Amino acid sequence: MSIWFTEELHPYYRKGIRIKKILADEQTQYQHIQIVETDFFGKAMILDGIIQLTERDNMGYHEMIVHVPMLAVGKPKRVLIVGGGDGGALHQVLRYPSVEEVVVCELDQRVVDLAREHFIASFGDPWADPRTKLLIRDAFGFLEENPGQFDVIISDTTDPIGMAERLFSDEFYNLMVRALTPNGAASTQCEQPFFDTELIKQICKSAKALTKNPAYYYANIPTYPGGGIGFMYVSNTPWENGLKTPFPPGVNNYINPEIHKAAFALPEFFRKELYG
Ligand code: SPD
Repeated sequence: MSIWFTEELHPYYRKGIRIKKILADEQTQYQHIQIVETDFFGKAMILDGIIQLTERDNMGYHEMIVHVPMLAVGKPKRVLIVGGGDGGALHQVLRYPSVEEVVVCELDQRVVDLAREHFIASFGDPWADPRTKLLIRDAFGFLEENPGQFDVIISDTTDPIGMAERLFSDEFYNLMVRALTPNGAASTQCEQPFFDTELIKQICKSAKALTKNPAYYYANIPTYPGGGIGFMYVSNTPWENGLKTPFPPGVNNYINPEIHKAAFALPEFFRKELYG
Protein backbone atom coordinates (compact mmCIF):
# COMPACT_ATOMS: atom_id res chain seq x y z
CA MET A 1 0.00 0.00 0.00
CA SER A 2 1.17 3.52 -0.71
CA ILE A 3 -1.17 6.42 -0.01
CA TRP A 4 -0.79 10.14 0.54
CA PHE A 5 -1.77 11.55 3.90
CA THR A 6 -2.71 15.22 3.56
CA GLU A 7 -2.84 17.55 6.54
CA GLU A 8 -4.80 20.80 6.54
CA LEU A 9 -4.29 22.67 9.80
CA HIS A 10 -4.80 26.07 8.16
CA PRO A 11 -7.55 26.46 5.53
CA TYR A 12 -5.10 27.97 3.00
CA TYR A 13 -2.23 25.49 3.31
CA ARG A 14 -1.84 21.71 2.97
CA LYS A 15 1.07 19.32 3.16
CA GLY A 16 1.35 15.63 2.40
CA ILE A 17 3.49 12.66 3.28
CA ARG A 18 3.39 9.21 1.72
CA ILE A 19 2.31 6.38 3.98
CA LYS A 20 3.12 2.68 3.69
CA LYS A 21 0.96 1.24 6.45
CA ILE A 22 -1.52 2.16 9.17
CA LEU A 23 -0.31 0.58 12.40
CA ALA A 24 -3.00 1.81 14.79
CA ASP A 25 -6.23 3.71 14.31
CA GLU A 26 -8.53 4.41 17.22
CA GLN A 27 -10.98 6.95 18.52
CA THR A 28 -10.62 7.66 22.22
CA GLN A 29 -12.82 9.76 24.48
CA TYR A 30 -10.62 12.74 23.51
CA GLN A 31 -9.31 12.29 19.99
CA HIS A 32 -8.62 10.19 16.91
CA ILE A 33 -5.17 8.59 17.26
CA GLN A 34 -3.33 7.14 14.28
CA ILE A 35 0.12 5.61 14.15
CA VAL A 36 1.39 5.16 10.61
CA GLU A 37 4.51 3.91 8.88
CA THR A 38 5.60 6.55 6.37
CA ASP A 39 7.85 6.18 3.32
CA PHE A 40 10.52 8.61 4.47
CA PHE A 41 9.91 9.79 8.03
CA GLY A 42 9.64 6.42 9.78
CA LYS A 43 6.65 6.01 12.08
CA ALA A 44 4.40 8.99 12.74
CA MET A 45 1.79 9.81 15.37
CA ILE A 46 -1.23 11.71 14.05
CA LEU A 47 -3.87 13.18 16.37
CA ASP A 48 -7.18 14.37 14.91
CA GLY A 49 -5.56 14.46 11.46
CA ILE A 50 -2.52 16.53 12.53
CA ILE A 51 1.03 15.14 12.58
CA GLN A 52 2.47 15.30 16.09
CA LEU A 53 5.77 13.58 15.57
CA THR A 54 7.73 11.35 13.26
CA GLU A 55 10.73 9.19 14.03
CA ARG A 56 12.91 11.10 11.60
CA ASP A 57 12.32 14.73 12.55
CA ASN A 58 10.94 14.78 16.12
CA MET A 59 14.39 15.52 17.55
CA GLY A 60 14.24 19.16 16.47
CA TYR A 61 11.04 19.64 18.41
CA HIS A 62 11.83 17.63 21.52
CA GLU A 63 15.44 18.72 21.96
CA MET A 64 14.55 22.40 21.52
CA ILE A 65 11.46 22.45 23.72
CA VAL A 66 13.35 20.67 26.51
CA HIS A 67 16.99 21.75 26.51
CA VAL A 68 16.51 25.51 26.14
CA PRO A 69 14.73 25.94 29.51
CA MET A 70 16.60 23.09 31.22
CA LEU A 71 20.04 24.51 30.34
CA ALA A 72 18.98 28.05 31.29
CA VAL A 73 17.99 26.90 34.79
CA GLY A 74 21.21 24.93 35.22
CA LYS A 75 20.46 22.05 37.55
CA PRO A 76 16.68 21.60 37.49
CA LYS A 77 15.29 19.13 40.02
CA ARG A 78 11.52 19.17 39.53
CA VAL A 79 10.06 19.29 36.03
CA LEU A 80 6.47 19.34 34.79
CA ILE A 81 5.47 18.34 31.26
CA VAL A 82 1.98 19.44 30.23
CA GLY A 83 0.73 17.03 27.56
CA GLY A 84 3.74 15.14 26.23
CA GLY A 85 2.07 11.71 26.40
CA ASP A 86 4.20 10.44 23.52
CA GLY A 87 7.25 10.45 25.83
CA GLY A 88 9.56 12.38 23.47
CA ALA A 89 10.06 15.36 25.78
CA LEU A 90 10.22 13.08 28.82
CA HIS A 91 13.04 11.10 27.20
CA GLN A 92 15.08 14.32 26.85
CA VAL A 93 14.31 15.57 30.39
CA LEU A 94 15.50 12.30 31.93
CA ARG A 95 18.99 12.85 30.47
CA TYR A 96 19.65 15.36 33.28
CA PRO A 97 21.20 13.73 36.36
CA SER A 98 19.96 16.68 38.48
CA VAL A 99 16.31 15.78 37.80
CA GLU A 100 14.65 14.12 40.79
CA GLU A 101 11.07 14.10 39.56
CA VAL A 102 9.24 14.65 36.26
CA VAL A 103 5.48 14.94 36.40
CA VAL A 104 3.73 14.37 33.08
CA CYS A 105 0.20 15.72 33.08
CA GLU A 106 -1.46 14.10 30.06
CA LEU A 107 -5.18 13.84 29.35
CA ASP A 108 -5.26 10.71 27.21
CA GLN A 109 -3.84 7.43 28.55
CA ARG A 110 -4.06 5.89 25.05
CA VAL A 111 -1.47 8.34 23.69
CA VAL A 112 0.95 7.02 26.30
CA ASP A 113 0.05 3.37 25.64
CA LEU A 114 0.36 3.62 21.87
CA ALA A 115 3.58 5.64 21.99
CA ARG A 116 5.02 3.09 24.39
CA GLU A 117 4.14 0.36 21.92
CA HIS A 118 5.38 2.07 18.74
CA PHE A 119 8.12 4.58 19.60
CA ILE A 120 10.38 2.58 21.88
CA ALA A 121 13.15 2.72 19.25
CA SER A 122 13.15 6.55 19.47
CA PHE A 123 12.39 7.19 23.13
CA GLY A 124 13.19 3.95 24.96
CA ASP A 125 10.77 3.46 27.85
CA PRO A 126 10.96 6.71 29.84
CA TRP A 127 7.79 5.72 31.69
CA ALA A 128 9.75 3.00 33.51
CA ASP A 129 12.19 5.52 35.01
CA PRO A 130 11.47 5.84 38.76
CA ARG A 131 11.67 9.64 38.47
CA THR A 132 8.65 9.71 36.13
CA LYS A 133 5.21 10.37 37.57
CA LEU A 134 2.36 10.12 35.06
CA LEU A 135 -0.89 11.88 35.94
CA ILE A 136 -3.84 11.31 33.62
CA ARG A 137 -5.64 14.57 34.21
CA ASP A 138 -6.21 18.09 33.01
CA ALA A 139 -3.22 20.36 33.66
CA PHE A 140 -5.21 23.41 34.80
CA GLY A 141 -6.27 21.96 38.15
CA PHE A 142 -2.79 20.53 38.74
CA LEU A 143 -1.12 23.89 38.09
CA GLU A 144 -3.58 25.60 40.43
CA GLU A 145 -2.71 23.14 43.19
CA ASN A 146 1.07 23.48 42.78
CA PRO A 147 2.31 27.09 43.01
CA GLY A 148 6.09 27.60 43.08
CA GLN A 149 6.84 23.89 42.65
CA PHE A 150 8.68 23.40 39.35
CA ASP A 151 12.11 24.47 38.14
CA VAL A 152 11.09 23.80 34.55
CA ILE A 153 7.67 23.48 32.91
CA ILE A 154 7.34 22.25 29.33
CA SER A 155 4.02 22.73 27.59
CA ASP A 156 4.17 20.04 24.91
CA THR A 157 0.71 20.32 23.43
CA THR A 158 -1.28 19.84 20.27
CA ASP A 159 -2.46 22.88 18.30
CA PRO A 160 -4.97 25.36 19.77
CA ILE A 161 -8.09 23.51 18.67
CA GLY A 162 -10.86 22.11 20.88
CA MET A 163 -9.72 21.18 24.38
CA ALA A 164 -6.16 22.37 23.68
CA GLU A 165 -7.23 25.94 22.91
CA ARG A 166 -7.15 26.82 26.62
CA LEU A 167 -3.45 25.90 26.75
CA PHE A 168 -2.71 28.98 24.64
CA SER A 169 -4.68 31.40 26.85
CA ASP A 170 -3.58 34.13 29.28
CA GLU A 171 -5.12 32.07 32.06
CA PHE A 172 -2.85 29.13 31.28
CA TYR A 173 0.29 31.28 31.07
CA ASN A 174 -0.59 32.88 34.42
CA LEU A 175 -1.01 29.51 36.10
CA MET A 176 2.12 28.12 34.49
CA VAL A 177 4.32 31.01 35.64
CA ARG A 178 2.78 30.80 39.12
CA ALA A 179 3.78 27.10 39.29
CA LEU A 180 7.45 27.92 38.55
CA THR A 181 10.15 28.47 41.18
CA PRO A 182 11.40 32.13 41.16
CA ASN A 183 14.27 31.45 38.73
CA GLY A 184 12.49 28.63 36.93
CA ALA A 185 11.85 28.57 33.18
CA ALA A 186 9.06 27.35 30.94
CA SER A 187 8.91 26.58 27.24
CA THR A 188 5.72 26.18 25.28
CA GLN A 189 4.74 24.85 21.87
CA CYS A 190 4.08 28.20 20.20
CA GLU A 191 3.14 27.60 16.59
CA GLN A 192 4.23 29.02 13.26
CA PRO A 193 5.37 32.64 12.72
CA PHE A 194 3.85 33.00 9.22
CA PHE A 195 0.52 31.35 9.95
CA ASP A 196 -0.11 32.16 13.60
CA THR A 197 1.35 35.65 13.99
CA GLU A 198 -1.56 37.14 15.96
CA LEU A 199 -1.75 34.24 18.41
CA ILE A 200 2.00 34.36 19.02
CA LYS A 201 1.89 38.15 19.52
CA GLN A 202 -0.82 37.72 22.16
CA ILE A 203 1.17 35.01 23.93
CA CYS A 204 4.33 37.10 23.80
CA LYS A 205 2.41 39.97 25.41
CA SER A 206 1.25 37.69 28.25
CA ALA A 207 4.77 36.32 28.71
CA LYS A 208 6.20 39.86 28.88
CA ALA A 209 3.64 40.86 31.49
CA LEU A 210 4.48 37.82 33.61
CA THR A 211 8.28 37.45 33.39
CA LYS A 212 11.40 39.55 32.79
CA ASN A 213 13.06 37.60 29.99
CA PRO A 214 10.62 35.91 27.63
CA ALA A 215 11.78 35.17 24.08
CA TYR A 216 10.53 33.32 21.01
CA TYR A 217 12.66 30.73 19.25
CA TYR A 218 12.26 28.41 16.31
CA ALA A 219 13.16 24.93 15.03
CA ASN A 220 12.98 23.30 11.59
CA ILE A 221 10.62 20.34 11.49
CA PRO A 222 9.78 19.30 7.89
CA THR A 223 6.53 17.52 8.83
CA TYR A 224 4.99 20.56 10.59
CA PRO A 225 3.19 23.33 8.65
CA GLY A 226 5.66 25.68 7.03
CA GLY A 227 8.46 23.25 7.81
CA GLY A 228 8.91 24.31 11.40
CA ILE A 229 7.53 25.41 14.71
CA GLY A 230 8.35 27.98 17.38
CA PHE A 231 8.46 27.97 21.15
CA MET A 232 7.93 30.64 23.77
CA TYR A 233 10.61 30.75 26.43
CA VAL A 234 9.03 32.21 29.58
CA SER A 235 11.25 33.09 32.53
CA ASN A 236 12.93 35.69 34.70
CA THR A 237 16.20 33.90 33.92
CA PRO A 238 17.69 34.89 30.55
CA TRP A 239 17.79 32.04 28.03
CA GLU A 240 21.42 33.02 27.32
CA ASN A 241 22.39 31.54 30.71
CA GLY A 242 21.94 28.17 29.05
CA LEU A 243 24.71 28.85 26.54
CA LYS A 244 27.22 28.39 29.36
CA THR A 245 25.71 25.12 30.63
CA PRO A 246 27.05 21.81 29.25
CA PHE A 247 24.56 19.54 27.50
CA PRO A 248 23.43 16.56 29.60
CA PRO A 249 24.86 13.07 29.00
CA GLY A 250 23.45 11.38 25.89
CA VAL A 251 23.30 12.22 22.21
CA ASN A 252 21.96 15.41 20.63
CA ASN A 253 20.72 15.10 17.07
CA TYR A 254 19.50 18.66 16.54
CA ILE A 255 20.68 21.13 19.15
CA ASN A 256 24.30 22.26 19.36
CA PRO A 257 25.72 25.55 20.69
CA GLU A 258 25.28 27.30 17.31
CA ILE A 259 21.66 26.15 16.85
CA HIS A 260 20.86 27.03 20.48
CA LYS A 261 21.89 30.64 19.87
CA ALA A 262 20.63 30.96 16.29
CA ALA A 263 17.16 29.67 17.18
CA PHE A 264 16.40 33.03 18.82
CA ALA A 265 17.25 35.03 15.68
CA LEU A 266 13.95 35.94 14.04
CA PRO A 267 13.11 37.10 10.51
CA GLU A 268 12.70 40.89 10.48
CA PHE A 269 8.92 40.97 9.80
CA PHE A 270 8.33 38.72 12.77
CA ARG A 271 10.88 40.35 15.09
CA LYS A 272 9.04 43.68 14.55
CA GLU A 273 5.68 42.03 15.26
CA LEU A 274 6.90 40.65 18.60
CA TYR A 275 9.38 43.20 19.85
CA GLY A 276 8.51 46.39 17.91
N1 SPD B 1 1.11 21.36 14.13
C1 SPD B 1 1.74 20.32 14.86
C2 SPD B 1 2.11 20.72 16.24
C3 SPD B 1 2.47 19.54 17.05
C4 SPD B 1 2.84 19.90 18.42
N2 SPD B 1 2.82 18.78 19.31
C5 SPD B 1 3.89 17.89 19.19
C6 SPD B 1 3.90 16.86 20.27
C7 SPD B 1 5.19 16.14 20.28
N3 SPD B 1 5.50 15.64 21.57
